[in-house]
Amino acid sequence: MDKAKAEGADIVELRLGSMSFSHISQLQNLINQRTLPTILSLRVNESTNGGKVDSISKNTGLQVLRVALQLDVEFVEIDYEVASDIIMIENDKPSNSQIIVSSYVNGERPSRERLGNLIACMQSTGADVVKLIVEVNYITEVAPILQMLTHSQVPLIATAVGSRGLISQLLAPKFGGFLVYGCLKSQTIPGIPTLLSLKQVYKLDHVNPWTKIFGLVSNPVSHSKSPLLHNYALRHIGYNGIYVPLLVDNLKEFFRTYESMDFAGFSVGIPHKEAAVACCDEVHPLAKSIGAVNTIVRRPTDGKLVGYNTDCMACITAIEDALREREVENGGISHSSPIAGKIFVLVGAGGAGRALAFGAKERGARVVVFNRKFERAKALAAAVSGEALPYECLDSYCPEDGMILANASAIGMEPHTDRSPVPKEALRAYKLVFDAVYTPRITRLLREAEEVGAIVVSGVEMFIRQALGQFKLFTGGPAPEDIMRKLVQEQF
Ligand code: SKM
Repeated sequence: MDKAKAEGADIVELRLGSMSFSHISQLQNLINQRTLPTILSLRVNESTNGGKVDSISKNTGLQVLRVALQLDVEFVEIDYEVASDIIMIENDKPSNSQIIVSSYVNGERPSRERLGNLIACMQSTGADVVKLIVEVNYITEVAPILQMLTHSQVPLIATAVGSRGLISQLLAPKFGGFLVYGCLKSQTIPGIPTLLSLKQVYKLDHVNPWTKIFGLVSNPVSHSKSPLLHNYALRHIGYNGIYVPLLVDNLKEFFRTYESMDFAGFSVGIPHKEAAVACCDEVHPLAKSIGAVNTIVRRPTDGKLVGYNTDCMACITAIEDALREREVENGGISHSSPIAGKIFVLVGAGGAGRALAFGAKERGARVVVFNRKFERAKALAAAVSGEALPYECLDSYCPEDGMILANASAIGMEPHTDRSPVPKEALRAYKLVFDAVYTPRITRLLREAEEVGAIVVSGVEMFIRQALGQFKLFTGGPAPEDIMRKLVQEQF
């Protein structure tokens, strides 16, 4: 309880079933000494031999409930199955405690109708607050839960279980949820954000019904630093928005489900960038020619989804700036792109690879593509009038010195930081090495490239530049670049 208080909790939940008491007086002491408003959660079994994890017998439950009511614990949470029996006790003996009636929903996909009926039944027990714990398999299944939060007549708490349910917590204040669950920083509970992230990253205290929702559509998504960066920047300029991770399996279904104007813009990450093109109503010419979208904005005038690609300029300008900086150090300066005429070796032919290939070609480079699936390498090479070579040739590829290497594969990304797409010795052929991976900031590829004397450009530079472009598209105004760069410097 003290830890929760120190981390900024407003209220704490004590689960009786997971504590051991030898005597009820210990519980009385704990309640009397509570340092935060408390929910005492009683998972009561009707049978004596158990069945539910964390549960206690009905007799113990009734005893505890009497104590809790006597001591005016702020909230007592009980299961729907035993709610009517137990609420009778409260009626006998009025108390200031409020009763939360909770139910676990699993099995078939939760529909609006099913949840609505359940809430009505739970409310009819006399509950002050209703709580739903819903098992979800896909993020799209969270939508009816958010709708329930908006329309419920009774104060409602809803948690969608698992990492695909995370937005049930992050978006609860927008849709009218009674409270949001956060866990201590020492805990990991899939779908439950840490209290610190709620306070420091998502700043839920500022979220209200008018808050616009932005998010990263990706799978995986938890590695991303976009929520950290975009939420910080939104707050800094006083924009009423929240940016959340969206763990999406089926892109089309996601956009079909979350079609309201509340969902104002999206970043698109692996592996959805190419499929995202077909999900947009309109696609910017650059993104169209690349065949990959990493930013989607819902146009406020008609709700249409418009796709862009901010990756391309981000990575190409990051590479150019690094080469120019070296030219200046060496006393030279060229007016054309420093990439022009160079061999640009690209590893990976996914969404990020496509952005790099099109950007490099546009600047006049000769693009050579390596990809584990050779067919994809060939298709991308053909699109940029380049060359595709078998992946096995990458280590020995050295037609000339001074080439540029760009890794657009996930090789070397956390947690596999000991991996690199190209061995150290082979890196001597490159003047500059770029890695689109940004976790960690310096990958093994970059470390070894630096050791053999190449100029290195971290994916962090691309990450920040693509985010600056996105932020502008999301908000319609300039991004606070200095403070975004400072955050990246401090936190990445
Ligand atoms: O294109 C970007 C995307 O916009 C955000 C992102 C991330 O948050 O990790 C990575 C890149 O794919």
